[in-house]
Amino acid sequence: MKTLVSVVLLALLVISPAFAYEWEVNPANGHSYTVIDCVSWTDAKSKAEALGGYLVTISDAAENEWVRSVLSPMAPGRWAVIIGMYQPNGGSDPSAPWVWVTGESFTYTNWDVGQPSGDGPYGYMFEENGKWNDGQLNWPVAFVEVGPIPEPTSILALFSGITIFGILKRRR
Ligand SMILES: [Ca+2]
Repeated sequence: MKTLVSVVLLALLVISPAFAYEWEVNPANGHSYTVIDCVSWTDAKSKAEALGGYLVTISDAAENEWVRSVLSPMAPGRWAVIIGMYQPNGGSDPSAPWVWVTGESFTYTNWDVGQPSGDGPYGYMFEENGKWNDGQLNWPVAFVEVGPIPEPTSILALFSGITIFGILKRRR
């Protein structure tokens, strides 16, 4: 029993970062989205993967508009957020190919006027208008997309049940 409680505790510790954020569900695809703090595009990519997701990928105008509509309330005053696009060949050539972190096809684009301008091989979205910008590695905020995440309430209920059971058993 003690082992089981330890395992559940450990599992909670591992998954708990997922519940430290406010999630918004896009009704169009059922995916959950959140904003995370980071120190760079690559740091954000790792943190997104640790949450079981990836830096947001924009498949079409509808998803772009949905992301734009939740950005401002979720990340007020952050100006721009990291999104999941980059240039594998890096450098300062804005015309070099751009790709999504998931490998899905890079067909829809929503570059801002005059972008990409060769500022860097990493993708950002402006909070104000949902348009895209190319930039360098360092930025402190990113937008993350994941598939459906487990209900925290049901996991907490399971955890509480197991804990109470363990305490009762120990008292006998
Ligand atoms: Ca730029």
